[in-house]
Amino acid sequence: MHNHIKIKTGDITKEQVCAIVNAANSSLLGGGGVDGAIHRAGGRTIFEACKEIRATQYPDGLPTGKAVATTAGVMDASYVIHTVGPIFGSCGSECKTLLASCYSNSLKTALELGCKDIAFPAISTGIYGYPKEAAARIAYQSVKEFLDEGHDITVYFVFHNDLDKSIFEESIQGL
Ligand code: AR6
Repeated sequence: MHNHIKIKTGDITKEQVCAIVNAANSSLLGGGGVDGAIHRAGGRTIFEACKEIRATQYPDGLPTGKAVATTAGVMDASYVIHTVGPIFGSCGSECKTLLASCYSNSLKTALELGCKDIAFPAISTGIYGYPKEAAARIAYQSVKEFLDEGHDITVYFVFHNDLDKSIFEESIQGL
């Protein structure tokens, strides 16, 4: 295991890191899953910041694979980095690249913000239906490649339950 990668179970909204990543949708205006949890925990300022980003930068919505940052509102983190994962089944051979881009673009955004740590949920593996094992390998490889470039940032993979955490750990064996 890369020494800048940590794997844990928990509620990502409670992570005490510089940036937490939101598995958003392209509207950036909220939803269910981890997106709903982040907006509920962080409060209205996140929604207002997302609306502003839509109005000024992405009137047609944030494209899949891209990332943008907002305040984290009243959560312990300083920032929420919103990224849009691919909807499995609607991206064909591009799914893997798009999911990898979510991780690399979120990491780039975190560095631009001066973050030394970041927490990711398992992007696309809930409502968006990405198989957990494949998503785990893509997530891990993408983060590892980024860290291997020499960037100084600690990356937490935060799973909602122990089963998802162990699926991840088993899926990345040997990578
Ligand atoms: N902390 C950590 N992980 C969580 C939490 C939490 N508090 N809550 C859920 N998860 P999903 P997606 C896990 O569905 O598949 C939303 O409506 C969850 O168990 O949140 O990318 C958006 O607005 C799963 O493993 O994201 C989009 O419309 C993982 O987070 C759509 O869902 C991701 O599941 C995005 O779907």
